[in-house]
Amino acid sequence: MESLKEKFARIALPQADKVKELAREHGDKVLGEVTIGNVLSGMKGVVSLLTVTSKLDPEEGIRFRGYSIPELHKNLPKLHPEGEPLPEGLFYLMLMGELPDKAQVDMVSRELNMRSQVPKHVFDVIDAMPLTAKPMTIFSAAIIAMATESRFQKAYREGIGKKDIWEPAFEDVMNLVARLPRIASYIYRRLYHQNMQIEADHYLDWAGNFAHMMGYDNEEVKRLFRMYLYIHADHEGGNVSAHTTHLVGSALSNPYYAFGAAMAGLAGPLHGLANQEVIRWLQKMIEEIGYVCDSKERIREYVVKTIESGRVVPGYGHAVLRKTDPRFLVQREFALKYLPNNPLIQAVGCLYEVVPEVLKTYQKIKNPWPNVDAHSGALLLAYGIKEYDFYTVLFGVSRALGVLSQLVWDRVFGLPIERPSSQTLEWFLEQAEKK
Ligand code: HAX
Repeated sequence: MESLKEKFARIALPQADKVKELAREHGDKVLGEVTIGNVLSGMKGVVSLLTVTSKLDPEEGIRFRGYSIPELHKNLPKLHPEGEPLPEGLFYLMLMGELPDKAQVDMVSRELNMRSQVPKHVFDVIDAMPLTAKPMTIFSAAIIAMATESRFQKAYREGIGKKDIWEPAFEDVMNLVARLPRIASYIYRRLYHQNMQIEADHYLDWAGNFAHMMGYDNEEVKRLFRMYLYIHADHEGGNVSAHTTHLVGSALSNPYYAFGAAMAGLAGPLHGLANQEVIRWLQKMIEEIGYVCDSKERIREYVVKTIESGRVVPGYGHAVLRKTDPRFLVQREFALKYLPNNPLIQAVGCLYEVVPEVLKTYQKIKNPWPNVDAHSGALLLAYGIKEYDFYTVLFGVSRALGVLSQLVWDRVFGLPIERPSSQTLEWFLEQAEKK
């Protein structure tokens, strides 16, 4: 039977010729122009990356290989007919570009299981960290520590050619995705459950086993994990974690380095850390104004106070999206199905009714709607996962599926080292004077 790697090679390698031909035959085609505004707004709107795994539409939200979240919900294989798609299925879709059937998803689950053994020294690195260290600090360090295992790095040392280097990249990526749930759950149990570790259950799927190793064997939590780990997996190429993986990988740094760096980026409050900030902000609001659904006027005042003191309202706004994030809506649906009477879930709903209306009154804010992070913390908290410093690690485990799939494609395409040009302030001022 054809292995995942053989199948990937059969699908991916012919695509490399298309990219080479694009560069050779159409390299001088103009795609758009860059304004001073583009540069000073963090390159928003400037097309400068080739990403095959997903594409974000400002109005509609994310499509993974052309499929929207509702379409994936319908078409990706599930464990239970009425349940959530298996994240392994999305991983397969992003890697191969085609929807898997259940047997193909099972094959991914089996392969990840086989590769899931984490080397002992990685646990030693985690154990050496103080208990006061933030989970994302430990998570990034553990990922980088695992670079001792890199087949990519070894193959490069041994002189592998550019054409073949995707192969050890594929090996590293599969090993990383396989091992992240073990690393993450080990950190969780060490920090919050007296280091009482739980062994993997290799009969479970990737997400179900992750919930199990964290200590949550309730079937609803496993469903939550499947949903959570598939909706956070990718958001096209320009977001900080995806772009970092691509950028660091472009120096032919090994996939462990590239993903470890990406996790340092995800740990920023304007990116993945927002899922913790939302809960911190909400809890402070509750302390100050009482239960938020009791008074919409007081929510309004609290939001205004947040903005007027120079801070952002976490979980709201987006660099690309201009509508409610469909990933927020999937979580809302899940929450209302399983936890309609939970006060936190209700609080998220009350904020959704008020916050966008307040944000709309600030002209500078381009998107007043909630993003993925506005909901995830409340769901985790509702199931008793109350250690919100850890939430960004969960996001990181999921994000691996998309950014690491793309990293293998980067090596298939033979994309070069990324090296945009920069200019001095004097140069920009000169351009501004020009007619
Ligand atoms: N609250 C208050 N002010 C906001 C805001 C919010 N939620 N969203 C944007 N703004 C402000 C910006 O800070 C900026 O202000 P200044 O001009 O004074 O600097 C102005 O509005 C214009 O920003 P923008 O163009 O609308 O948004 P950006 O593309 O610059 O930033 C962010 C996008 C997501 C970083 C931004 O909306 C934000 O800070 N949101 C809150 C943090 C958050 O939820 N981050 C998670 C985003 C999703 C994600 O990546 N998850 O991982």
